[in-house]
Amino acid sequence: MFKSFIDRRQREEEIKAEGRLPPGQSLTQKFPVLHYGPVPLYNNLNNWTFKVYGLVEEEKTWNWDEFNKLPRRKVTMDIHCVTRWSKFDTEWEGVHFKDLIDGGFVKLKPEANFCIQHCEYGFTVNVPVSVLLADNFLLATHFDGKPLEPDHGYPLRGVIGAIPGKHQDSDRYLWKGGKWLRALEFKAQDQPGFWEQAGYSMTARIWDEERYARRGW
Ligand SMILES: Nc1nc2c(c(=O)[nH]1)N[C@H]1C(S)=C(S)[C@@H](COP(=O)(O)O)O[C@H]1N2
Ligand SMILES: [Mo]
Repeated sequence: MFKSFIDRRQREEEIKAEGRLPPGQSLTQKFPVLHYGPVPLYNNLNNWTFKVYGLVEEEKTWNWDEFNKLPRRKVTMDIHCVTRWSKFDTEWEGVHFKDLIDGGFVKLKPEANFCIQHCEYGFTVNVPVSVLLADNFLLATHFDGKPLEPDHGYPLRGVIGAIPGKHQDSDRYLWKGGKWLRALEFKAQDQPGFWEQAGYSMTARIWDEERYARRGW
């Protein structure tokens, strides 16, 4: 117990020295669970679909088997929760939205500037399309080499963090990735999602500590 406390502090100091600890965050070696509402439990994925709609040239719907045949990537990220825990070198695998664009699976209309992630039970979260296309956002099916745990978004979640050692304009707090993701909707204008309507930041940049909405946005 005491030893692991020392290890945690020591590791936090190292990460800080590497410039990877955003302001106001602290290192955790656990994987806390954070969300509003119940965890969806699936007996099977027979009725599961993933949909892309809104400002796209053609609406798309994939079932689970089809989704798993899309191009895949592995991404290692430092993830940062707005409640101040950060977890480093987390390994994710799944589908990258840019690969869907580059592979011709999805064509966005030129006026598609924002994306709403739609999750089970009506949860939503907004990101600019530029963030969705950045290398630090993934539509993840696997964490640490294994399918996602139900609590962490099984079978599919958006995940966003920082690529270790990089500071990018697209770096965001973890809430900008929706767990139990079922659809992406493209829009011309931004629109607050669930946590944004509750007072959290529309933009959520970690290095600028954009945790809450500025008064009067
Ligand atoms: N569907 C859904 N996704 C969600 C949330 C939620 O309430 N519902 N909360 C977000 C928040 S606030 C965080 S910090 C992360 C937490 O992911 P984790 O539980 O895997 O740590 O999920 C995000 N995605
Ligand atoms: Mo969060």
